[in-house]
Amino acid sequence: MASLKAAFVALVTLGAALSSPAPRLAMAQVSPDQLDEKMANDPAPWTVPGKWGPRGNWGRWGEQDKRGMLNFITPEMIVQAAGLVKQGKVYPLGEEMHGDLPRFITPSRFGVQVVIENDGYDRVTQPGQFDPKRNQGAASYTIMHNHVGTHLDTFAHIYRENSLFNNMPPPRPAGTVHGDAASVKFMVARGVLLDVAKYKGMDPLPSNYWITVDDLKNTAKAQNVEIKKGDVLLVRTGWRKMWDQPGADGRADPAHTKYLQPEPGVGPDALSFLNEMEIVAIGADNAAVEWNFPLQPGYTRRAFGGFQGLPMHVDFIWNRGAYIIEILNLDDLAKDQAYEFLFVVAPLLLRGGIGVPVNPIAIR
Ligand code: UVW
Repeated sequence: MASLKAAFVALVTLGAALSSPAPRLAMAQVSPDQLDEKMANDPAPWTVPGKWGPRGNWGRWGEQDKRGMLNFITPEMIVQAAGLVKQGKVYPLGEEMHGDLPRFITPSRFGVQVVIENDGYDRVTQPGQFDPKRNQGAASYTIMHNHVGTHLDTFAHIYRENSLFNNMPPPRPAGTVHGDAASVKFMVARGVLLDVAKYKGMDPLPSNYWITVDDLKNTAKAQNVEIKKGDVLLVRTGWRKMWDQPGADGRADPAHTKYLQPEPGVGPDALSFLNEMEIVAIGADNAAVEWNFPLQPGYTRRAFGGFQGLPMHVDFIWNRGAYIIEILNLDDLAKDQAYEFLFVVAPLLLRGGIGVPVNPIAIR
């Protein structure tokens, strides 16, 4: 009788294991090189003729359109997304902006410099002295690169064949009003967090980890959340904690060497699914959302006939008129297991802004 019971328990356990999403660590990851190689002969999504014009979503919302996939979100979809607000809990998803904020460091991408006006009332008053008949005040200005810290990449960021998305003219040194930050206006949508780091049991995911389409689908399944058409998808890799990792000598590392290793990111095998699901924007807590950034030194990409650029950037921004949001802080959402919410971004209406710093808000 006891052995019959044990056999029954074993069968139930096996059944449960088989019916749950793919076991996380048990299955060793196929190497990114192999995944890349498998896609070597796949046509790049932007080489497939579009339904409304020569490319993906070109012409879908008319020849003058500058907002792309944001047009997909109807007022009804916004009402539905607002229905996810049950607790009134608000999550700011932007990193604080300061001189050493997370970023991809190049000579021009220095930290944000906030400068206090030096002729304000406070600075002409001696310490301990003040005029009780006047208020005290200060004002500041800021010098910054638009693609540091948490930021939205606009359509003007990536172009090919001398055209932006929807055949708009490329940016000129004198500026652009085509697909710039001012063209975005607002983004209100259903947001979904996919905590891939938690699902895979590796937080952060390892350097250069290729997040596969199955990782995205299985994470959603494990979280019991459905990915729906018109969503904003936020992918958590856990990488943001790498910014403050000490250097090899155990001391603070001003060069942020560990963060600037090739980051874990979404692989190009996910693009057709993200397209099929009409994903309006994808964001992550890393510097480029997609796999192989910063580029692995000396690596030659193989997918899409050896395309050497960033395929998600080209497909999202140029081909589909969709958006990319980088360097998010998704930790509080993850801690609360807040997997679906109302997602709101009201970017600065920065005319000519190619990227724009944002502090997206998730509300549930
Ligand atoms: C990339 O486009 C990879 O990053 P950024 O938006 O920081 O320029």
